Amino acid sequence: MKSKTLALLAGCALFAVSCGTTNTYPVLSKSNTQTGGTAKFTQKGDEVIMKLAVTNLTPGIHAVHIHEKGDCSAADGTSTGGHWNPAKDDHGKWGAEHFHMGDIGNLTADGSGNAMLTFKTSKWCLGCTDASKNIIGKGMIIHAAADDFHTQPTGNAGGRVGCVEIK
Ligand SMILES: [Cu+2]
Ligand SMILES: [Zn+2]
Repeated sequence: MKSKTLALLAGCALFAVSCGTTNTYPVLSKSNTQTGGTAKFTQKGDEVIMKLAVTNLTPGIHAVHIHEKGDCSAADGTSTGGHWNPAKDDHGKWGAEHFHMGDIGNLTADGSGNAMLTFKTSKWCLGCTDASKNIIGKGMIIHAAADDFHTQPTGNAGGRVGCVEIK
């Protein structure tokens, strides 16, 4: 084995997350819908890449947020609490002056109700010790309506049709 490979393997053993940890979770249907799909989170270096594939949505725009609790038990998804907001900022559009750490934004479902969203950020981590970055233990919600990026503190995104427990 080449020494370069050995060094890389040693690095992986010491910093497991930096070599690409992927967690895949199901999208659970809420509020009497048939919403389904998968949410895949990969930690690569200091970035988390989320690949979200959702099925059986109503065609059109739907808000997606990370909410504060990884508990999808309530039939209407309210058990996930409000938007994950460790910085105590205002709700808004990701990357704007004010936004929550969970303000992913909107996705668009096609005429068959399918939607895909890829999201990448170094502001999150998978299981690190920084509570202001760690998304493990949080919930992700797909809403019935679009996020208007203005209404406080929810973006006026309507009911909760899909839920993910990020465990
Ligand atoms: Cu939400
Ligand atoms: Zn928000």
